[in-house]
Amino acid sequence: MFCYQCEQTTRGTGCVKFGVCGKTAETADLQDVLVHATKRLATRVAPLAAADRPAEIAPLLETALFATLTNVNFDDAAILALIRRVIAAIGPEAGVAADADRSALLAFAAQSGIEARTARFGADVVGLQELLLYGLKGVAAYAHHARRMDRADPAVDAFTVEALARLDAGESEIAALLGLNLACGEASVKVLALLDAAHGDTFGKPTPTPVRIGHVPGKAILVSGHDLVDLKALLEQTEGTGIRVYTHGEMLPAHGYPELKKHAHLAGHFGGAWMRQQKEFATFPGPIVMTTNCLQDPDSSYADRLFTRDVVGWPGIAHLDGSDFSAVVAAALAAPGFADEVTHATHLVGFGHDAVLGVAGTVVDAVKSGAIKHFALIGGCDGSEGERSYYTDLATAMPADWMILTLGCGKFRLLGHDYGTVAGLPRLLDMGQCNDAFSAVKVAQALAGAFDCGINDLPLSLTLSWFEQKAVCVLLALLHLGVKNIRIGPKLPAFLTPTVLGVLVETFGLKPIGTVEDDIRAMATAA
Ligand code: FS2
Ligand code: SF4
Repeated sequence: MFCYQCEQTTRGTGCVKFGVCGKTAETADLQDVLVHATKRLATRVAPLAAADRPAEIAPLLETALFATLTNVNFDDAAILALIRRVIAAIGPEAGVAADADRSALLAFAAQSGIEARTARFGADVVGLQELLLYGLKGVAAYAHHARRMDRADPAVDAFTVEALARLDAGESEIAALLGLNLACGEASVKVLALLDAAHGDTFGKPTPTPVRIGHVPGKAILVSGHDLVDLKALLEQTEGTGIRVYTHGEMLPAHGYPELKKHAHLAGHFGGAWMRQQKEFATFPGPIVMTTNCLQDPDSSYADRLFTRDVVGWPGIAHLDGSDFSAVVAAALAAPGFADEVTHATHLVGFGHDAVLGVAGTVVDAVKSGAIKHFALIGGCDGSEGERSYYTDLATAMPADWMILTLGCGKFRLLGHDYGTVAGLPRLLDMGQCNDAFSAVKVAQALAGAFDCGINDLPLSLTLSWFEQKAVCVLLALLHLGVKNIRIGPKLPAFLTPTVLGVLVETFGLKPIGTVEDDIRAMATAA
């Protein structure tokens, strides 16, 4: 086992015996086999014209890559089943049978792991190879979501095949790898746009909506992860049962979508970001559905009422395929539900690009009059490290004439504080899930258009909190768009060597977060 794909990696260098996330060495090794198999499959289909590639290849690659994202699938049986599907799709060229035993499968991928490649290519090259792979994993996750709504972008599918095949061929030229990473950023922009359109067309454009952070009396189901299609199905299947449905974590923005909020039994939001789930799920009096990441080791106090969906898995935890949630409904009816009514807070969601651009005139006038001095995007992932309090401190220390945009589960670091209003608008605008970084891009592009300047000339700063590989996809998207001076934290990725970081700093002005005071001063000066 060697894994350094996420921000919480052991000692900031790599997990070698056991993942901080809970991944065992056995699971990590199987995930490496699965990733290797996806690269082999890409090599197998790359010579075919895109239109001649079997239709099942793109969704299979997406599912396989998504399953290896941090905090998604810890179930060896599920990973093995995916490996066998990918090898079967490769055919005899794989050189290993789809029903081969575990040791043969591990031998198949023996030279593909990070350590073997580092010995061969050096850490700079492997860091760039992994940056690309992690970007592709994020693209795969978002493409998988879009495909659930029957949306796909052939250019994104084609890029995934091309990039995986280049990795399989051992691309080791630094300039070529940098180019591939920026091309991955282009694919990332496309997939974010695809998912944004799919969500808007399926569930309506988000509109500003107050959400109760709390609960009401009655039977209850908690839905976590990012998959709005699952949430919709659950809402439909609980209609008229008296069961209330609550969102958790990255599901919070669901309340802004007309086709979801029209269900009156979408009753509120329960809990904070993913890393608090072991405590929070234990106190939830009903079943919990984990539709995507971020899943943690289920505590025995709720393991028997936890359900995983789709690519998510944990050994011994009930897994649901298809769209029949009757087992969840039955579990909710058998559980006690809430006895009391509690409102901890109310949070406004629904500031996607349509809602914000709907008041663009007000915003532009406010910038011209000096009422709004700066736009600060603070978003991304949350995580358990204490130093993530930086993001709370940063937001609360910002001047009252700075508008704050947020998205992703990193937003939970910003909630619980009254930011007031600026120019008659809420100062804190919640743009949605991590994938709604696309909304931030659209708003920034529109502002740049209104002021006839480039994005980098706007009074705009971007501070990203990263944790897993979807954040890598979003970062590459921003770099592809030419966005400069992005701050990232709380730690820099372990897979980026000082040499590669030097290139990113020089080319894009990418920088680590500093102190709150220094960073605010620098943001104000840059504006
Ligand atoms: Fe948060 Fe976890 Fe959204 Fe990431 S719930 S860190 O997967 O994708 O942000
Ligand atoms: Fe470690 Fe993160 Fe890899 Fe899990 S996903 S094994 S925590 S680096």
